This record gives sequence, structure tokens and C-alpha cells, in this order.
Amino acid sequence: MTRPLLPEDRVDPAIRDAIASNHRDIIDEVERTVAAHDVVVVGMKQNPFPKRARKALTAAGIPFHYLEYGSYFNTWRRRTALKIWSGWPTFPMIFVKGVLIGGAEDVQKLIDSGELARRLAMGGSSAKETGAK
Ligand SMILES: N[C@@H](CCC(=O)N[C@@H](CS)C(=O)NCC(=O)O)C(=O)O
Repeated sequence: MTRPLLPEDRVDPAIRDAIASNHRDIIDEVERTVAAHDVVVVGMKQNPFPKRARKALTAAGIPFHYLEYGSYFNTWRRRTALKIWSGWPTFPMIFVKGVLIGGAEDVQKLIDSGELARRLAMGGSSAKETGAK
């Protein structure tokens, strides 16, 4: 995947720490949760897509852990830090065995095709199985 990121040598050393530590706690919390649970939905209040994803997983009988960060009226800086980290531009962000699989539409596709059940039945991290790094 070619993902354009501003290289460190084009960031003034004086502001590198500010970038590295920008809402680091929320990123650490998501990382810890993803390490502890096979399926994690990261969402926010009011947004219908996290709701849709949770409903689809529940209907499919797939247990998941839900993290919720604010609503349209608040917490946008912290959610932006997650977007910068993951590269995924919207909520929910859904992780399966450590791998970002996308949002509500993406998880529905994986449920419908049986691929989600297959990945969950596999041992280890699906990052290795899918070739993700
Ligand atoms: N294709 C995505 C669509 C998700 C989406 O559009 N989410 C918007 C809903 S308004 C969102 O997260 N907006 C808030 C934000 O970007 O911070 C999915 O199925 O999850």
C-alpha cells in the first residue's frame, strides 16, 4: 500500500514531539483493546454506521468489543488523532484480529461472504494470513 505520509525529515524537529504525542492515550487505548479482543468496533454516538455495524455483528452472533469516543458535538480532536493513525477516514473503524477491515459496509460484506467467520476460526493474527503488515 502506498500511503503518502509527510516524511519526518520534512517536519521541523521542534514540533516532532507534539506530533508523536498528539492524543497518544486514545491510540494506546485502541491498540490495547485490539490486542485483547478478536473484534473491536471503534465508534461514536449519533452516527448511524457504528450502530449498523454493531447490529450486524450481533445478528451474526459474533462477539465484539465496543469503544465509543464522543458524538458529532464533541471529542473531534481525539477522533481525528485516530484517523491520522489508522488512515481510515470515518467511523466506525473495525478491527478483526488486529487488522483494520474498514467500516460498517465492509464488515457486512465479510459477514455475508462467511469470510469473517473464517478469519475468526483461524488461529493467530489475520494480519499474517492476509499478508498485512
Ligand atoms: N462506508 C462507511 C461510511 C461511514 C461514514 O460515512 N461515517 C461518517 C458518518 S457521518 C462519519 O464517521 N462521520 C464522522 C467523522 O468522519 O468524524 C461505513 O460503512 O462505515
